[in-house]
Amino acid sequence: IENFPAAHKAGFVSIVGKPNVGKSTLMNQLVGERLSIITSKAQTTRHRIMGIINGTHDGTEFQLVYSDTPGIIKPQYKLHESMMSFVRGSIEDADVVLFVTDIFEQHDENDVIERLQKSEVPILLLINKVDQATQDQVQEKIAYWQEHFRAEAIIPISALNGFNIEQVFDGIITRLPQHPPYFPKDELTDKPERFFASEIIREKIFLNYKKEVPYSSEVVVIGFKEKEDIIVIQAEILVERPTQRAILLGEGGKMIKKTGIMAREELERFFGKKVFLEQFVKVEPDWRQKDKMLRRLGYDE
Ligand code: GDP
Ligand code: K
Ligand code: MG
Repeated sequence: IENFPAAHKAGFVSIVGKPNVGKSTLMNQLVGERLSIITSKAQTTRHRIMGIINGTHDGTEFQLVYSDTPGIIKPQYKLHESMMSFVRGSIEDADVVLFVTDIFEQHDENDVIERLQKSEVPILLLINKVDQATQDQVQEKIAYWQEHFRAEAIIPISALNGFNIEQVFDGIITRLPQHPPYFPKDELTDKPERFFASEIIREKIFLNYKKEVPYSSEVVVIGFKEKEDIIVIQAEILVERPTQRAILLGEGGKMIKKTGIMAREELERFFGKKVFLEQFVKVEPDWRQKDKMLRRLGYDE
């Protein structure tokens, strides 16, 4: 991208932390769009999802490229290993890291966190969900993290209510290097529409099914046709076992129908257009363990 003034600032901001601390909620707050899916279940986010914002601060144009990442866990499947490599990759690229914890969380030993602590990148430690704690509890947590973690700043926030998000933004912008924009100024994300369609369907699966079913499911958008007044989307839902297929469908197909309606409504909001959604449930044994399958599903970093 040419012809940008030398004073332009740009950089990558990685949002990392344990599952369920509120990373995706924060990302959506910072970007001002619902790019990343949010549920109360751990491991909802499987990919690195980028959200891009452009603006002007103190007379200087800037571009921030946020990455939401999967929660830091100890890998149990090949899928998890790939998820953790998204996290490591996003730390390596980062100009600023937002390490998100919440008011309930304790520090614990983990490769990814150790690697982060050894890296040179500036870290802002965010204590999220302070809407659920007293002032004293927040002060205690701040003191606790000062002892256990190297960070340039510790900021208590509520990603849900937007509390102190402005302060997080200031913390980022003052650490942003001089750099031309990385992406065209009209782009909101690096991910194609098909990806968001599959993520939205996956979110509804997480919301509607219990136990292992959401974790054993993957959604592949096999058709995405935008017509003048409607988008026609065809999605394959992969599961690992026939029993999971039966649960997903539900009696007389009731459950999959409900999930499909919820997904369609959300897809219509996201794309601002009428959507026709077709879903096919397929058994693909052990897709979480197969390299070839994971590559096809985009876990190829
Ligand atoms: P992630 O796994 O780190 O991406 O976390 P999510 O963004 O998916 O959020 C996990 C859960 O915590 C969801 O139920 C959110 O609504 C909730 N949550 C996120 N931020 C806050 C917050 O600031 N306050 C409260 N009370 N809940 C929050
Ligand atoms: K989550
Ligand atoms: Mg998430």
